[in-house]
Parts: sequence; structure tokens; C-alpha cells
Amino acid sequence: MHRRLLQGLATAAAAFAIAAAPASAEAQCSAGFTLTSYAGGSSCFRITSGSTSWSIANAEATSLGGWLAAIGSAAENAAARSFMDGLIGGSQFHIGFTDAASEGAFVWSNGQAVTYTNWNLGEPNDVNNEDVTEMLSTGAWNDIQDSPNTIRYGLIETAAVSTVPEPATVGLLGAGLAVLGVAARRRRRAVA
Ligand SMILES: [Ca+2]
Ligand SMILES: [Ca+2]
Ligand SMILES: [Ca+2]
Repeated sequence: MHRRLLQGLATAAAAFAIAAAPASAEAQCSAGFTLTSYAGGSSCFRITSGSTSWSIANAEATSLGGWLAAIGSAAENAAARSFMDGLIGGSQFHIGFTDAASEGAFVWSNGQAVTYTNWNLGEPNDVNNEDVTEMLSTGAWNDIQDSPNTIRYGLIETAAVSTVPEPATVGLLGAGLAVLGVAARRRRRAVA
């Protein structure tokens, strides 16, 4: 067989092999969010634009396609606290835990199941109707009022999406087929 044809076949075969190899998935966040990984998962985090009541922070989270942080584990709790430490020091901040719908029955505003809580000693105590939650400097939680007099930054969360990188192999595959075509034409000419 013609040597160039063999070379072309080899190139095409290599391109097919690369294209067939599984591309590794990469976790990514929407613009403005920071990918934050921790044992057992990852989240996309960003801080609210200002220090506000819980409801206003919650509305901003929703408008951005997210929610006030829903904390599913001790590892996520520590990651959330650490993320906010880098932005507001040890200040407390809003998370998405609320019992506004049913007193005493706290739920995550994004609807996820409650798998972990980290209430501070004596909390939640519902003093003067506290129905939303802040995270303290220690990482422990406290129920607070949803009020213009109780303003905090909020931690907004979205899920990290897993994306497969664009295959860089399509061009290579094309190049391999082009070489094959040239080789085939030369082979026909040599025969003629
Ligand atoms: Ca979460
Ligand atoms: Ca309450
Ligand atoms: Ca409280």
C-alpha cells in the first residue's frame, strides 16, 4: 500500500482514538460566582450586593438564579464560613434557613432536604418572632428577625454545573481525513 496512504490512515486513526477518549468533566459556575469545593461536593458562592434584611437578600439570590446558601454538611458549613470570612471577616451573614411558613419547622428556601443543622447553644429561640437564620463568626447558626433593623450580607448559592470541555480533536480528525484524501488522489494518479 502507498506509504502516504498509510501515514494518512495512521493520522486518522490517532485522531479517532483521541476523539473517543472520555473527556474529563469540569465543574463551573455562572459569571460572578466562585466555585467552592469541599469534602462531598462543591457550590457556587457569591455575596449579596449589600447588607439588607433577609427577604431582600433572598430576593437578590432568586433574581440571580440562586438561593440563600443551603448548608447540607459540616464541610459545606465550614466552606461557606471561610468564603465569607474572606469578604466580610467574621461578620454574620444570612443563610437560607427559615421557619416563616411553620413556626419551629425550619426548611431550606431552595427546597432541599434538611440533612444538617448547626444551631448555636440555645438557638433557635424565636425571640420576638425570629423566622430566618444567620451564620455567626463561629459557623454556628442563630435565628433572627426578617426585618429592616436586622441587616446582614447574604451568601448566595447556585449549583456547580458539570461541563465537558469542547473537543479539540474535531480539527485534528479533519486534518487526518484530508491527508487520507490527498494520499488517495496521489494513489489514483500513480495507478493512472
Ligand atoms: Ca448548598
Ligand atoms: Ca421562628
Ligand atoms: Ca435567635
